[in-house]
Amino acid sequence: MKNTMEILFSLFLLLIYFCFAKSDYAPYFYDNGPNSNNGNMALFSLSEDTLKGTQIYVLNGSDPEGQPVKYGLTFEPGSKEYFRVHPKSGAVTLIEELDREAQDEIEVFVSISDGLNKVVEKVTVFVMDVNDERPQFQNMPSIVDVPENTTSGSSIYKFLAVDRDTGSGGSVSYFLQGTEAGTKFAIDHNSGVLRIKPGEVLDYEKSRTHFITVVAKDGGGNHQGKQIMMTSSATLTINVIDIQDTSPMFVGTPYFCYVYEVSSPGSEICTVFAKDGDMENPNPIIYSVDSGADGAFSINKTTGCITLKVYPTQLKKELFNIKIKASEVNPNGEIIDYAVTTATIRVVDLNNHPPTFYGENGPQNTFELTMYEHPPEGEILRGLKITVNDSDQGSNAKFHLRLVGPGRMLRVVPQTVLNEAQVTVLVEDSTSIDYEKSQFLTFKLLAVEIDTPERFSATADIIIHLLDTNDNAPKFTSDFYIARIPENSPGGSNVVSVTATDPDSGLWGLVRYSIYGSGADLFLIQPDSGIIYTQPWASLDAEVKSKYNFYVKAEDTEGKYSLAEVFVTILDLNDHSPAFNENSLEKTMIIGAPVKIEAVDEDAEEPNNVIEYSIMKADPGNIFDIDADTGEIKLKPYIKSMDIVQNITNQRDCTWSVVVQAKDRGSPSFSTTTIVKIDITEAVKARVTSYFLSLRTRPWTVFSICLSTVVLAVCLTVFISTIIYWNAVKKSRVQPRGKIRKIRRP
Ligand SMILES: *[C@@H]1O[C@H](CO)[C@@H](O)[C@H](O)[C@H]1NC(C)=O
Ligand SMILES: *[C@@H]1O[C@H](CO)[C@@H](O)[C@H](O)[C@H]1NC(C)=O
Ligand SMILES: CC(=O)N[C@H]1CO[C@H](CO)[C@@H](O)[C@@H]1O
Repeated sequence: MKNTMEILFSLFLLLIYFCFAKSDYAPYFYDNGPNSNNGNMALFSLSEDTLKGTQIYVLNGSDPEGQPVKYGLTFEPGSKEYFRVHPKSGAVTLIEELDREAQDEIEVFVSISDGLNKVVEKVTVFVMDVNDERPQFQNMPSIVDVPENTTSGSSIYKFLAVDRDTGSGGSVSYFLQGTEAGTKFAIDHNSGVLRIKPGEVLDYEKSRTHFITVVAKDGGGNHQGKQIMMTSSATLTINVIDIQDTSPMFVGTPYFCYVYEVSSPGSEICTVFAKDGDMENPNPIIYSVDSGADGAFSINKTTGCITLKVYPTQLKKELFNIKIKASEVNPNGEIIDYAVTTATIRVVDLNNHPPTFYGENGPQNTFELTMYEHPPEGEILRGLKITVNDSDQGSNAKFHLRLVGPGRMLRVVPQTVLNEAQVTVLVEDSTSIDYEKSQFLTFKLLAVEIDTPERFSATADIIIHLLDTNDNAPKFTSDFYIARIPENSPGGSNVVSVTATDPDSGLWGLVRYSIYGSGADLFLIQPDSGIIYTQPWASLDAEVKSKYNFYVKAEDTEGKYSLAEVFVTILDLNDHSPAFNENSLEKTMIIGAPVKIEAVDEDAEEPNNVIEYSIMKADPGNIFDIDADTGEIKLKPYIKSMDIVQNITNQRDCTWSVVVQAKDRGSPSFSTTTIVKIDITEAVKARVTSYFLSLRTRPWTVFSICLSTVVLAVCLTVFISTIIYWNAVKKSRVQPRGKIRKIRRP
């Protein structure tokens, strides 16, 4: 109402003006067209992103009378004032931000006045679009439910995003963000329709929810001088809806169960459990045995508990692999799906069997064998047929075998047994298996469990009777025998008795003796007793040969033998008298020196040939002593000179006659006497005489004395004549030296 009144009032004023001031023409705007930026702003358009304060236009007009003009600019009352004008220059400035999407046309009243007349024109300014708006999703975020069996390629949702910009900046295309969404889903870029990708299906059991991020993008447009694109994103939640499509699943597989020997029919072995793979709305499950139970096991169809139906001893196998079926039934009792698993049932052994030894006819604790001594090393005692068995299982049936007995004669193999083995006994040390040491051997064969807490064991006796072989040669009690026999013993006299023993039995132990060797000629041996005696014709003479040695041989009936040496010594008898050497029975004695006489005894040995000397008688008086052992005769100590001798004899002739006895020490003793003539002389006379007498016996000494005497005489002559000559030379010094030489040379 108010505006209308103003307009009416203005029209009234205009009327007054035209009535009273006809002579003044009204100012006017130039019309420079909508594309210029000066004029009356009619049809002027302006980009919405123009900055506040920008001069956007110049109002341009003129007054016919040339009066200066003033510009004005008004808006309808109540509406927003976007522009302001400078009254004189007409420059129009933007004073409010523009938004095309809020207001795309601005109505403005522009005026021009010359002081008298004022012209007002209503013009429309157009606001031009720029790309300043994002696409806006409608109804987002959102959740959709999709059944898991939806076929691939089906569309499941349609996105809608709106961009209020115009033109390209207002067009929208759609894209999926993220690889997870991209693998399963696809979006139509133009329509925004979301599909399950062809070839892909949803699976509730694998993923119950998918989060799809979709990006809406505009076509791009100018904004403040730049070309830009604007986007926005939104998330869609896809809930996959479960439907019956999955088999039951066994939980806790694989199943390993054990049957113990103490179990009885009805014992629970173990329990299997299966659940419906469709978790949302599970169906009940029924268990059954498919195969492999051999009638020995059953399963409770509701609980899945496997029980034993028979006694464990009736089980034919140690290991059962039972196929168990879990079936899913619908409310009508129909089987709609099933799964199969395997339960492994092991029959576990309790260690309740000790090892046991068996012979050919069942369990046996004593094994006997007869064999020859000294079997070859490594030989198997085939006569022993031993089996050992532990009817437990696994480590309960593992045991060691050991042979306990004297020494290391035998060895047992194998040393470790699992369940059952043939026991082999081998010869380890042949030499100690000796009939002569022991005619039977006893061993204990032990079987002891290795890994069990009970350590069950078994023992068996092995008795071996040994048979003899001729494994020994006769053996002498000594390596040598020493015998003594007196000479002149009669033929057939015993010399010595030798003994050799052979521990072998029977004929192998029977010893026969013989002798041989160069010294054996005089002797014989009794083959059975080993007594050595002299030949009947033998005459033993210690003076001829006093020592004999030869070999004695002891031989068994198989020819095994050994040897010993016999040393025989012929004992001397005193069967010879001492005898004097007759040539030396005239002696010359120098006073102070002894003379010696000697007798010989032919006997072979002391004391038969040991002689004792003694003086029986001396004429004219005993002035001598004799050494009983050596036969040396000396004057008694007080006889120191010839005078004393002559005082005793009372004559100048000093010849003595002495009766000397030589007596051996044998028993009985033999003796001989002889008469020794002794001349006693003075020492000097005797020496000279005896020296020259001795020269007779040494002609070379005489010759060398003569030779040295002659040489000495020649040397002396030469020496003396040389001295005489030198004296002569000294007296005649006038002679030159050369001449002296010439004189000396000849
Ligand atoms: C106004 O318009 C006239 C005629 O078109 C022109 O000659 C003049 O330059 C303009 N003035 C301005 C300030 O643009
Ligand atoms: C299976 O087990 C259930 C629960 O223990 C029991 O009630 C049912 O009698 C058993 N079925 C058979 C066949 O043993
Ligand atoms: C050396 C010695 O004894 N001479 C004696 C020999 O005998 C006469 C008489 O009987 C003595 O007078 C000597 O002294």
